Amino acid sequence: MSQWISPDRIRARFSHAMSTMYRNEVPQYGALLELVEVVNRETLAADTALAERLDAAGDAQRLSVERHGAIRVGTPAELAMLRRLFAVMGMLPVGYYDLSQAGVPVHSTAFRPVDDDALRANPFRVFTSLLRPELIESASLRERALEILHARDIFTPGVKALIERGEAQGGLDERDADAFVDEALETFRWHSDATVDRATYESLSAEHRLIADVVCFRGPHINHLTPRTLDIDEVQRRMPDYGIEPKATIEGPPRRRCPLLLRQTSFKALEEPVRFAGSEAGSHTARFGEIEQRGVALTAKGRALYDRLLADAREGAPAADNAAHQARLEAAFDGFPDDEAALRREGLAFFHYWPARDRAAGLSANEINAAGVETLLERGALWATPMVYEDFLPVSAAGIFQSNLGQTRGDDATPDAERQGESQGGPNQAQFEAALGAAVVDEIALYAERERASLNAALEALKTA
Ligand code: OOG
Ligand code: NI
Repeated sequence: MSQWISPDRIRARFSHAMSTMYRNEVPQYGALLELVEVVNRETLAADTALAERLDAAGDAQRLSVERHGAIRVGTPAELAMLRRLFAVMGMLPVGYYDLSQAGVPVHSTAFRPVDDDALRANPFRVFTSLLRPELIESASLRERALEILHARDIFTPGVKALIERGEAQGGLDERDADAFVDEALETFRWHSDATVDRATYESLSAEHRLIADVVCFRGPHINHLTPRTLDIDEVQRRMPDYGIEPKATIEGPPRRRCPLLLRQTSFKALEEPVRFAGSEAGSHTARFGEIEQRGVALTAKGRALYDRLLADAREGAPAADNAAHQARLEAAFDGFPDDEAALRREGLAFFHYWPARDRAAGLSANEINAAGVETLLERGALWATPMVYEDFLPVSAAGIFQSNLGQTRGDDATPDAERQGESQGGPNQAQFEAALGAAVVDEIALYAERERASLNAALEALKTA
């Protein structure tokens, strides 16, 4: 037995502490958690097959603790230290997201656990964006922003010491793990006192509201924390009953019998009081709420089809409302198979394979070797469940960003068109990875590897049954 606490446990404690903190900071988040819990309970009661399957895959428990959050940082050094901080909790940078296409001057990754057991234990993830100062138009404003950012330290001395200790020892003991959670949480806390005067805030905000959010505060406050629901349409419908006003449209694919990838909706950012340097009062909108429904992870082929159909659906004038938007999506997605066997056989989605021990009795190891996967599935010796998509979607993320940068009208379905041209920088993964101090993990390769490993393990288990 190791003397060190497992990263999975540290992550679970941290996720729980973050949830408690955010609930205190943003009461609507607490209301949303209650609503999601009610809808999940009702969905599972009405769909026993779904409940059994979640149970069998060991995914039932993760649902109630599953959250993702998001932060935005300003410098490569901040991002690199975050990578080390998240590593203590078993979270690696997965995927690269270019948001500049959507007029948001950042690029991003998601820190998350990567293996089956860790995901089952607690799949906590943090969508993490890095400001791209080269996309700030005005040279003087860019310099001012960098100067402000370089003067701050978003980490406590305590957390930095514990990160170093964990790296040197190969882990943290019980007491250090608890201290780490407390100290790490400080980085994500909201500070209502801005580090700059009103004039500076306003000039940065005029360039892009996101730049002011990243630059003008002591830390990268967590800007939302998202529970996972099994029925996002129902949650969206009931949000007003809980005093929550959702954004106009649900992002991502339409409702399906076999849910695809990720669907998301959010509620508008809160206008919160802040105090500028020199003690002038003002307000800032940064923090919001979001819910997500997760579906199956798609292969590169499935993803290409998804991207094409989504682009088709988004052509032309924006839909008038969510119902019209969803109808248009459903029509466009007619071309995407909606049963599990077809998704699997056509190589569109990833599956997790399981051995059905009781069925294997009649098959020798040779017969198992000779039979193809399809035959074993047909004979009931193997079964396959959709692999949950653990990542994010850049088009959806852009929609979430846009609707939460302090826009007050319900026009969040359309990107901020005037800004679009200004911030277009194109992807720069190499620059992002240089800042991070590591390569990001390729999410498609990760799903493929987990699928292969689950199939091999299932076949082995059948042969030894
Ligand atoms: C991140 C927005 C992206 C999601 O769920 O797609 C995101 C942000 O606003 O900082 O969280
Ligand atoms: Ni989010």
